[in-house]
Amino acid sequence: MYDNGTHIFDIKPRAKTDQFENHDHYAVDELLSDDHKLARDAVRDWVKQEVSPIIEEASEKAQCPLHLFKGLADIGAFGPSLPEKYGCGGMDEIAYGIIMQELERGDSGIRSMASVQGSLVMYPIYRFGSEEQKMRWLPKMASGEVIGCFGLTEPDHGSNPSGMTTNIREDGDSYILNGAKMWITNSPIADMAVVWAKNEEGRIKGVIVERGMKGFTTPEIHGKLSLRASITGELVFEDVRIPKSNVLPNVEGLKGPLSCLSKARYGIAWGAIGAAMDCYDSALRYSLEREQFGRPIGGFQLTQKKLAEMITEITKAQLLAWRLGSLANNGKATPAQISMAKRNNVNMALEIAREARQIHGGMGITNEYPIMRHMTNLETVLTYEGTHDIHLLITGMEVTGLNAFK
Ligand code: TGC
Ligand code: FAD
Repeated sequence: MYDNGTHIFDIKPRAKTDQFENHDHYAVDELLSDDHKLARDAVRDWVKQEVSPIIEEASEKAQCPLHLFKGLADIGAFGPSLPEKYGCGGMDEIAYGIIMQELERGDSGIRSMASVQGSLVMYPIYRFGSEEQKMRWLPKMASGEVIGCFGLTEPDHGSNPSGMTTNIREDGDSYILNGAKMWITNSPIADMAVVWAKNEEGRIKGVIVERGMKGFTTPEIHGKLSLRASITGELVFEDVRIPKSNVLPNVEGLKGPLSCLSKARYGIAWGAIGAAMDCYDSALRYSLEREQFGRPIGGFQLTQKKLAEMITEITKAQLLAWRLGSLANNGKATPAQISMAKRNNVNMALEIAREARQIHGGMGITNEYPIMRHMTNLETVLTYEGTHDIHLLITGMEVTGLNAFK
């Protein structure tokens, strides 16, 4: 990992323990295999020990806990469903999903660290790279020795990446890369980037850009009020010379980056459930402890309505994610199905965070509870990897056969 000098992590773990308890209202656990439960429990324990004690302060100070990259690698969070041959987990898609759920139960930014590395950087190298590229990058990325980032979004092309202007032109045995990418998770500390750029024929290609290449810079974006424990930056390319061996040979066109997004959006559909579970668990506990008018606020019908609706929505989201995982395990999950699950589950989590905040009353706005952190994080999650409305239009296109984008 590159040390950009701005992220000296000086946070001492807090004494307050993470009291999270699982609430499985529909025996969803019975749908999981022993391997899924083992993966879930290991990640849950790690989050309790390593993430919960530092995350509120990290988020408040906007310090990315870079030391957690190593721990994430150790628990197998980088490319859990990619093959063991490349140092990855070799697990199924449900295991990958449930790992993302547990990470996001800790914090969306921590899940982002894993999503970007595994689904947006390792996955395209695995799916579209040469064997030499796979052997060079994947084992070191699975072990956290090398950190990557994914450059698709540009300052003027967010929801519409096909309009990108970042470009490569051939020059002998190299390409010359020019352009800029915006809003790139991990860019200031990444050792390399998978960047999507148009060639001279206007076709989108994936190129691996390495830190230290002349003309390549990664300025940090400051002032984020959401996903504050995650580091975000730009990618700027000024006549960067890229060897031809750094081009991903086996893909051309927007389906390259969009396939990576399908993989990452799938993980978010699971991840958002984790954030929702944490808010629900905190709200339920608070409603039983906090007394007003001589009894626990959980005894009031209006509080019960909030809690009952929360667990109902969480259960529906769990079943949607599980079914999507089963389809994905059989290679049958379609992009439109993934869009529906990402959109529904992230929105569900954001609504639950808002209701949980109300149940906590004034305490809900403090850092004593995880609610506001999850809520503000989820505003980013609602927007990145395709906005809430873009995913609605993808579903709209699927059901009507009419394309609202063109
Ligand atoms: P369109 O003409 O529909 O499609 C172009 C080609 O791509 C194929 N395709 C897909 N392939 C795989 N997976 C998908 N999800 C796919 N969706 C489409 C499609 O079949 C076609 O293939 P071919 O062979 O015919 O060429 O493309 P369009 O330009 O009309 O765009 C459609 C639209 C708007 C849905 C798409 O551009 C889109 O999804 N926009 C949203 C952009 C987005 O999600 N950006 C995310 C940036 S990365 C990020 O946010 C990381 S956050 C990381 C973190 O911290 O966790
Ligand atoms: P716009 O595309 O400008 O959208 C603005 C609004 O217009 C939205 O509400 C949108 O829904 C709406 N809109 C746009 N088009 C339509 C339409 N056709 N119909 C109806 N409404 C429409 N990108 C990367 O490539 N890599 C990363 O690692 C990455 N990490 C990120 C981390 C963070 C913290 C954030 C905030 C973003 C990140 N992104 C990343 C970028 C993210 O994917 C984009 O922000 C997102 O795709 C939206 O693009 P935009 O911000 O340009 O918004």
